[in-house]
Amino acid sequence: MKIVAADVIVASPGRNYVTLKITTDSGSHGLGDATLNGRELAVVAYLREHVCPLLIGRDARRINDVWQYLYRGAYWRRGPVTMTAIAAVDCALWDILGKETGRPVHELLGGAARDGVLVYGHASGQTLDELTDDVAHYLELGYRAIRVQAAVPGLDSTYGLHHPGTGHTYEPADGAAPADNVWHTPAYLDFAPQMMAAVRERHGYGFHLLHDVHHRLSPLEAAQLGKSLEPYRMFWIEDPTPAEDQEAFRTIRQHTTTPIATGEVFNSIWDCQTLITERLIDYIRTSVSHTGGITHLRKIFDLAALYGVRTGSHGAGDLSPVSFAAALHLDLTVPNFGIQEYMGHLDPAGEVFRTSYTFQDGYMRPGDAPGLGVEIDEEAAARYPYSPKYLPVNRLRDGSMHDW
Ligand code: GCO
Ligand code: MG
Repeated sequence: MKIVAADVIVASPGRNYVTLKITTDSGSHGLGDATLNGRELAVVAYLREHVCPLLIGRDARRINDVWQYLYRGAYWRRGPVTMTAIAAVDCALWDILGKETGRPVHELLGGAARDGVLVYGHASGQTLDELTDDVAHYLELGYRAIRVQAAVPGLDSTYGLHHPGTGHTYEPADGAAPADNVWHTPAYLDFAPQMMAAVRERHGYGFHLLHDVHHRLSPLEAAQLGKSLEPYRMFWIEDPTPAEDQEAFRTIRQHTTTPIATGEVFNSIWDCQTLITERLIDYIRTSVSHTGGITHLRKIFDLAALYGVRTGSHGAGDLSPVSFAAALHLDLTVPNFGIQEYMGHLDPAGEVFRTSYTFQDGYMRPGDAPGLGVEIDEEAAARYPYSPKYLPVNRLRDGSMHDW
């Protein structure tokens, strides 16, 4: 089964998505998500100029060989652009294998290890009243796990909040240049426990509570935060410090029992080797689309299983429905699954991507359609041309750059 075409589709139905479509001489095609938020066209060029021409004529069934060929064969290894491109190829080949064999991808991965995939939704608010109302909304929808973020008093803007008027999705990328945010850690450290107290006081402890710190603290500040949140029995705090400094997590670990999740910005097993083997985290957040696809993410999850680290993959709205479906297939099969982020996709993304995954009672299922179960409408995609959209940048009050 030879690959005869590899095409890159760039569309912006609400936000930018890059989709790789691989076609074989048997008439099958498969899809992979190649979206790298804010740097989309770098992956498009990497695929179009360097990867797609090399795929033509290769056997689509040799997924492992194609992966090794693209990873080892490039000489320049890893990095978000390379690993997102490889991920797209990998997912498209799994999709093709599923369609050719008439099986959903989770069956090809050894079959389901659970009935459904626990997901967490995103509640937020400009005030604590708004936040706790939003938590009520998610509980009514059936969510069993909810991430909470609220505007920090005294700051003009806070990350992780719904944009007014866009519905229940957190959607920060906007505009042809990044907006400037201003951050002040003391204000946040004072406010965070008040936020969790308000949520637990109104809604109790009958659901999992999550929070994203978005890489903003030093290790000691993160340790202080973890301790101050212990009474609220967090499911996790996410990205307490910049994730690339793996050793920093030792300090956090020594001081708090609040569980730690990190890894959405990682792109290979090497980025989380120390974190996993030293048990410095509880959840690994690497995703299918930024970490080399199903083939490589499986290896990370298997390593994590050896050390009692559970999975909690990134599933923000800037990952397309194609990689979200791939995540659900993999999540269903891994023994050490923990939770899956589910931000959903704003319309008109639904015009471009037809999905077969479902949500019920806090759990998602990928469905039994052959392959990944997602199709792209290329005519609809053409109606939404690419437009640059950037995440904000973050500065401290003295004007110096901080982590966003
Ligand atoms: C999350 C994330 C995202 C990222 C975004 C960057 O936990 O969902 O932190 O919202 O900011 O994916 O592109
Ligand atoms: Mg995050």
